Amino acid sequence: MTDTQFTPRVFSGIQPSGGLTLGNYLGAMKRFVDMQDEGSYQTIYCMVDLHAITAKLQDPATLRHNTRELAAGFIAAGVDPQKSILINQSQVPEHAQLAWIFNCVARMGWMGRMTQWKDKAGKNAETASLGLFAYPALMAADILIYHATHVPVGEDQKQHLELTRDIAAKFNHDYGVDFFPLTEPVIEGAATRVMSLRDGSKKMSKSDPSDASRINLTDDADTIAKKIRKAKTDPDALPSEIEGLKDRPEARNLVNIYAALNDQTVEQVLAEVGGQQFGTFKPLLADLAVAKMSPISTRMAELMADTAEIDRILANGATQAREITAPILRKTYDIVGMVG
Ligand code: AQP
Repeated sequence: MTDTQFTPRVFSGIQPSGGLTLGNYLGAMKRFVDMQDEGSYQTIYCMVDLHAITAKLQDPATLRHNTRELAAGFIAAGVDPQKSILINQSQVPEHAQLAWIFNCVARMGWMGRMTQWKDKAGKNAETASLGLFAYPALMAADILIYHATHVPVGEDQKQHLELTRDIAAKFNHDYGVDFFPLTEPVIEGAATRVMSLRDGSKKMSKSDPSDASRINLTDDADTIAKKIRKAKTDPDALPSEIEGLKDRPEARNLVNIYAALNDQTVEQVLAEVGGQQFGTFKPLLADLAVAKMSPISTRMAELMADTAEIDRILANGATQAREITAPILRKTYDIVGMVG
């Protein structure tokens, strides 16, 4: 526990690893916008380009394109650069500088236990990059360089957030300070884990080889409707009570998506659609998804027509961000004993 009162501050990020899915939108972006508009926090949102190069070599031109496209996605989804600080990670060098300090605080054993490391490195750990292994220390630095108190994420990031708290606690303990907050993960709502449309046991992911497994933010109305029509389901009607979704991962996933898109609880949705066959429910879901997603993809395309404006927004975001990060890095170096 820390006794210091920290400014209520939200930080979260998404990798510009190419494309954005309905999972990224519902599990992350939509909630970023809700927290921005709630007005109780200062909000900082980030394209984490340094993370995007950890898993595989990225073509430089493609990485630049994906970073700008992700920025357009954030803005199209409702992140307002007048209300939130919108940045690209590598333009705020204090992230990487604090990460080095945290590389020296975190233990190899902690990193080796991360499920994302095990999933992504698989049996080829010897040939995986050192950056992939150290990824969670950089993520801790992304958060703690702002003294962020809250991080909205999907369920898959829970373990990394626990590690962030461990790093903060160890730093505070090792140096006898109360400097870094123990950041709270915010994992809320019906869509903290949107699943693949083809397999209800797998997370919807932009790197899934099957395009039919996900809805992309750039899909047009016909494609969205077709993917939902073809989504895997079971032969039973939808239940009226939440217990009826037990052991029905595909049915649960579609109901969760409907609830999150329509700002309803799962109970409210089931009260309306309980008893319906998928033949009736899927067109309702398709219409809702098209109504909510199409304006975002249209706006993204408009924004991408003027990338100079996107670059200007990111440069401005970096200047604002460094007003927060530079003093926190300076104080960290001072605590650690660096001369300067
Ligand atoms: N399926 C999902 N359901 C709910 N939330 C999700 N997020 C991602 N997929 C889902 C949330 O999106 C944020 C940023 O994710 P990311 O792109 O930085 O990395 P990721 O979690 O690894 O996303 P992908 O799509 O699976 O990317 P690839 O395929 O590149 O690894 C996080 O808050 C995450 O929880």
